[in-house]
Amino acid sequence: MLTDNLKEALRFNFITDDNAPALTPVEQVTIALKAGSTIIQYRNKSITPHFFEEIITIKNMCKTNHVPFLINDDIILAKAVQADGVHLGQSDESSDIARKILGPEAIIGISVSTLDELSKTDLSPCDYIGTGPVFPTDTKEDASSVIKLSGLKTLTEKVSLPVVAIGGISEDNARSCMENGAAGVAVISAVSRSKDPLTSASGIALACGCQGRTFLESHWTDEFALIDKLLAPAREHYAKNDCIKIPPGDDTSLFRTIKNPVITTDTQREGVHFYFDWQTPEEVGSKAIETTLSDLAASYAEPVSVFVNLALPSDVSEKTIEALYKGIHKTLNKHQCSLGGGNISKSNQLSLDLFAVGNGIDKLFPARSGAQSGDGLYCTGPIGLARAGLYSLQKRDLGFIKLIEKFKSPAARFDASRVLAENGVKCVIDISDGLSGDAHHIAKASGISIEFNLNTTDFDPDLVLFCKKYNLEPQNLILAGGEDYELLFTCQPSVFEKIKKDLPSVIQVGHCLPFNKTHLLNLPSDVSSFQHGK
Ligand code: TZP
Ligand code: MG
Repeated sequence: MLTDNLKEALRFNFITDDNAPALTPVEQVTIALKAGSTIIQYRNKSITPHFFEEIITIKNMCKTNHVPFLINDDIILAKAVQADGVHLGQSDESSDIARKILGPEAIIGISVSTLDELSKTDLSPCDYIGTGPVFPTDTKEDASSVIKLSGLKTLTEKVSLPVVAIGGISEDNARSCMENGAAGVAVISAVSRSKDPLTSASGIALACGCQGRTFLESHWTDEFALIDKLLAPAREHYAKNDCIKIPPGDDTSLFRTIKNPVITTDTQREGVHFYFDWQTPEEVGSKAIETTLSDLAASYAEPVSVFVNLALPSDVSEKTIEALYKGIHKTLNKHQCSLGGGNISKSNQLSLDLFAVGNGIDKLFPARSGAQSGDGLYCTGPIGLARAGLYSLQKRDLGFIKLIEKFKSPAARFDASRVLAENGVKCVIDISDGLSGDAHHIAKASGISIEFNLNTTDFDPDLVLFCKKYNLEPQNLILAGGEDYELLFTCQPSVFEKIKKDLPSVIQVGHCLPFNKTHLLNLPSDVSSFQHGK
C-alpha cells in the first residue's frame, strides 16, 4: 500500500467487539463506517467457523465503502477471506510469515508496547505499529501496563513506521494521541459500548481529522429477493405483451404460439466484453440487450423475449445490479421486448449470458450462405467507429464523443432489417467481428470470394479525424474493428438502389465473385479480424 494512503487509512481504526452487550460486530462496523472510520479490524477472541458469514459481511461492507479490512491475529483467516491485511500481537506468528502468505500489497501491523519489545521485534515486514494501552482499559484482560501519552510519544520518536495508539481511547483523548505523534487511534469500547455509539464514533473521527461518510449499502445477499426486485418491471410488461402467457417468476415462461421462433444467445463478460472503468452498469445492461437483439435483427425476427443469466461476484453492490437492470429494462422497452426470466448465481467474475426469442417472418430467413456471385456487398451504416471509440476510451481521449457513443451504445438495426426484408434480401449478418471477419463468414458459407472496394468518401469524418490524430489507417479499423452492429448484406445492385431510397446511410463495401483461391480478396496484409479480448 502507498505510504501516504496508509497513513490516511490509519487515522481511525475501529476494532470489532465480539462481546458487546447491545451491538453485533456488523452493527458496530456500520456505525463506525458512517462516522468516518478509515480502517476496520475484525477481532474475535472466541472465533469458530460459525463466524465466517459475519466476517464476509463485514469485509464486503468495507469493500463497498472503500475502507481496508484487517483480521486480528490470524494470518490464515486473513488469507482465507482475502482481507486487506492482518494485525499481529507479539505472541502471534511472525510478520515475516504474514508477508510471505499475504503478499507484498497486504497491510501488516504489529503490537509493540515497550522499548524492550521494540528492540526484539523485526519491523521490516510491517507497515505500522499498534501501541498501548495508552490509557486504562477493561477490554483486554491481558493488556500490559498503561504507557500513557509519554510512552506513546517516546515510541513514536524511536520508529519511522506510523504508530497507532490503542487502549482506553475515546472522543475526549483521541486528539491528545495524535498530538503525541500517533498517526491514528484504534478504538473498541468507546464505540461498541457507548450509549450513543454514532455520536461517540463521530467525535473520535473529528478528533482524528476524519469525516463521516454516506454509507453505501452492501452487496447482494438474498438471491430470491433480488430476482423479485429485478423482475418487477418485466411483470408490468407482461400485462401488455400478448406473446407471453405466464409472467416471469415461475419455473418457465409459457409463450403463446410464435409462428417462426428464432432463438439466439450471447455472452457479455467483464474484462472481455465490457469494463466498468469506462462503462456505467446501465450502459453495460443496455449494450448487452442491443447486441443480443442485433442477431434477431439480422434474422428478420421481431424481438419477443430475453432471458438473462447473471453470474455475480459477492462484492458487487445491489446498486450496481439495479443500474445494470435499469439499462436492461430500458432497452427491452425500447424494442417492445419482455424479460422472460433468468437466474442469478455467485461467481468470481461478473458476466451475463443472454438468450433471446424472436418471431421471424414467413418464407424468408436470411442466412450467411445466401450470397451469390454478382451481388454487391453492402453495409447499413459507417463502420470502424466502435473500435475507434474503444481506443479513445483506452487512451482517455474523451473528445471523440460520436465514436465513444458508437462503442458504448450500439443499436440493433431493426429499422434497416425491415427494409432489407421488404426487398427480399437473402444474405444478412450483423457486424460484431469486424467487416473482414463477418464478410469471411458470408464468403465461406456461400462458397464465393468477396472483393473489398472501400470508398474513402464513405469514411466517417470523425473516424478520419481520429485516425489522423493517432496515425492509424481508417480502412484497418473498418476492416478489423468489431462491435459496430450494423448489418452487412449482399444483393443485386438494382435491389440496392431501391434499398438506398429508404436507407440513405447504406454504403457499398465490396462485391461477390465466383470463388477464386481465397474467400477474401483485396485485404491489406496487416488486417486481421477483431477478436474479443485482443
Ligand atoms: N490492545 C491493547 S489495549 C486493547 C487492545 C486490543 C483494547 C482496546 O480496547 P478499548 O475498548 O478501545 O480500550
Ligand atoms: Mg492479538
